[in-house]
Amino acid sequence: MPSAIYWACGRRVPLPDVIHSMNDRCFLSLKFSPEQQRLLHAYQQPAFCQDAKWHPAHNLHLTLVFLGQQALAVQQQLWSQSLELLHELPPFELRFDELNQFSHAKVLYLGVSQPPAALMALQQQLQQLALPFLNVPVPEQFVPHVTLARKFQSVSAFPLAVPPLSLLCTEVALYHSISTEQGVSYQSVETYTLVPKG
Ligand code: 2AM
Repeated sequence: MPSAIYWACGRRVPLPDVIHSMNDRCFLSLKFSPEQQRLLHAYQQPAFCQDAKWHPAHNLHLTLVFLGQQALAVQQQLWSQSLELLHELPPFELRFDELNQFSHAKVLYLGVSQPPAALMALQQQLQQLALPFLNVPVPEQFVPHVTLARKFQSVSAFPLAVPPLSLLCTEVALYHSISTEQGVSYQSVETYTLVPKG
């Protein structure tokens, strides 16, 4: 048991820190290829708000379920249950067509005005799977989005229609959110590639 070994080594670390270090900040997400991230990155316009924090292209993703801090055993259980759902799901297309903001959270995002039923059903099913393990509030409504910038403020009227970008979504991943000196980094630790059916 890792915590027992930890104390047997005589390290004087308060218990909450030990618990914290055994958990990872996690989320389930659509994963985009580097080429898709490059296309999404084109919608980031730093001139739009110079004070905002613009996500680097390699961090662009679409969160399905935020899991919060979770132990490895829970992550493994959730991922294997997720795979049972994902095996049934073929790749699907998303058409990003609007810039919008969560004004209270100062987030600018690229959104999908007409989310496909496949995406909404997948999100609902994954949210249901995760429910028994969640230590964070469940959002009232799922708004599919790719966050482009934080600390974003603008007087522009949103939503703003943009030239549409259609992407074929083929990968779903379990991510860790890792704080680094350079800022947060999102790293996929498990990835599943959706298989075309029929
Ligand atoms: P965002 O895309 O709107 O920023 C990692 O933090 C990912 O989980 C981000 O994509 C973030 O959404 C999402 N997320 C959802 N709910 C969250 C919460 N309560 N705290 C932190 N991140 C959350």
